[in-house]
Amino acid sequence: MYDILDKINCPADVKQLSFDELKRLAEEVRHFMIDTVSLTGGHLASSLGVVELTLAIYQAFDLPQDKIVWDVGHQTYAHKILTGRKEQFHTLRQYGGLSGFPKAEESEYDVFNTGHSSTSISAALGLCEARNLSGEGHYVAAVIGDGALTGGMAYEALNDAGPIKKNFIVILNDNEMSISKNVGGISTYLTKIRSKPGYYKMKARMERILLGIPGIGRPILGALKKLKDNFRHLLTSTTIFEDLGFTYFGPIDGHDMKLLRYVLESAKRIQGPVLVHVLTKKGKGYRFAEESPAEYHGINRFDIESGMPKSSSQTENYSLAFGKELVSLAEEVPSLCAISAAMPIGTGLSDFAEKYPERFFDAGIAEQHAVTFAAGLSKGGYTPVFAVYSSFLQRAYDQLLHDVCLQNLHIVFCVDRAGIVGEDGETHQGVYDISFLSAMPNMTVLAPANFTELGQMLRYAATEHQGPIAIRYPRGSKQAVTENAPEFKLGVPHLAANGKDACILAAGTMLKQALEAKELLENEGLDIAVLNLRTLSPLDEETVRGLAETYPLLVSLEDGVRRGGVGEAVASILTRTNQTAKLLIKAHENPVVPHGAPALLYEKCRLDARSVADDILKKLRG
Ligand SMILES: Cc1ncc(C[n+]2csc(CCOP(=O)(O)OP(=O)(O)O)c2C)c(N)n1
Repeated sequence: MYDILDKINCPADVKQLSFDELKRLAEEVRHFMIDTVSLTGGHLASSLGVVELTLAIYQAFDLPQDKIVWDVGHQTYAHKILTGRKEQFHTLRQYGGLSGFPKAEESEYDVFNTGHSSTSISAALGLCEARNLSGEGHYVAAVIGDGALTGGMAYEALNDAGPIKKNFIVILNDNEMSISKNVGGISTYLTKIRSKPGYYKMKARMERILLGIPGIGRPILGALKKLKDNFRHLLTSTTIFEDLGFTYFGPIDGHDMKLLRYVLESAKRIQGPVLVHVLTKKGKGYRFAEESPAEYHGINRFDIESGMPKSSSQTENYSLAFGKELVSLAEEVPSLCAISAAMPIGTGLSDFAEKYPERFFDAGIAEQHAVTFAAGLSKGGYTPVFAVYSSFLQRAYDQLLHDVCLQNLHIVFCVDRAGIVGEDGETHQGVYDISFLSAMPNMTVLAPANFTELGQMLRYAATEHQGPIAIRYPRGSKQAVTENAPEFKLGVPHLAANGKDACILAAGTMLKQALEAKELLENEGLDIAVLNLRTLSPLDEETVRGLAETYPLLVSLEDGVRRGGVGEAVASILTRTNQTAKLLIKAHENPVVPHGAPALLYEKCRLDARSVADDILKKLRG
């Protein structure tokens, strides 16, 4: 039972509260959020950091008429709790429950769906120009973190927004953290601004005072801003944002709701783009999250008292197995470099970064830059390994094609979180990489079924292969270990189990489901062969032809979308070579995979062993 929170169903309710009540509400929201996320897991630290900012936004703006776009959207738990979703909040990130990110389908207060970083300013600017075109009068704001501000799209949008004449607000939520400590020149620059708060506050105050003078204040401010460079700098030192055409307010304390509201109200009065620089503490209000914000960025279920995770954290997973192998390879291969896009911990690169700091590069949340940067390293004679989550590699489609594949550069892409990732939902499921990578010239795509194969593939990719090569592996530790499996060899699949009635062509860790399906079908009197493809693209035409001649039914099984995937590649070989073998394609039929526990999602997508077995049975027996 919460005194104030229980009475809040929408932002308009927040508007009625006194500052005293607002403070109590902030406490209650934090309490409720920590309680619930300790049971569901989720992005806690980022959401704790913006409770006051969320409340101040509700006070200063009129939602849902005014439009607020949250970058990445992982920090919107307070927003969800306060916009009529408190009672469902315990379903967070579960199948059929609330999404962990903004979802327009979920609430009229979620303006724009997000999940990937650095899109908010572009989206908000589009909403702003739509408003201008239709002559409406509402306000539009983007809330973007300092981490997300390392993504190139944010600069494209800032550049585009500079000259606009109507009100447009960007709120920069600066907590000095991306998932880990933020990196790069912009981060250093923001630190510099932070170190002179008095100076910039004074400037903001001066602007506010001028704006408050009826009639003449605004023209004076305008005139001051128009003064040419040198002279203007004498009067008012500028930030990069002002140089881009924004009015800058800040930096201000992002936990001081009175000040926040005041500044946001002032920002609304300005014609043209405004940037409000807000300083917040990631994890605010929960000691463990404040002390270790990276650990509490995305956390599994935990004990509130001790801050300890409830489920024992995995000692082995694909990211760690990859990281370990890379460190040992780095000793032998002096040209080996590792690249991360702001995710050294998640991708298993922490040890490499510590051991070989001069060969480790964190590009920030800038996958597209990271890919072309890798191309440069490769041209310069080095062997870059870019470890990146499958869904974030999507960002770099053209860089992969234009800068890497067309030049046939030797770069190793370690595509982590490939296939279903689970609770983070549709924006994060790694189900498109087989399709988009396979379509690229010169690109080779591999998929290990266990840690040993991952190690062998990585070694091959780094030391023997020429040209671009991707190794895709899933989140977690699911493995299919088969007896006497031979060493990995490019283009050569491994027959993991004999059979005669059909052959399952399994991609990567789907080998586990394939072997389980084989067992289930044995009860039906069927004898199914299982092939571990290992090399997904290009598929060896001779091999597929041979399989089609041997088995009455081929079954492709992959954790990726059907269109452009392994199954369709098999189908195209069969058509080209006039094979009559029947083919059953098992892939994601629906290319949008929602959030939920992975095991349940495999079932829903009919990619669990039982469904695979049932579908084979149906195909064979009609
Ligand atoms: C394109 C892309 N790459 C990587 C990520 C993973 N990611 C989620 S949040 C985050 C850090 C965001 O930092 P910031 O914007 O400062 O927000 P904070 O969590 O600090 O509030 C990262 C790297 C992502 N969501 N999108």
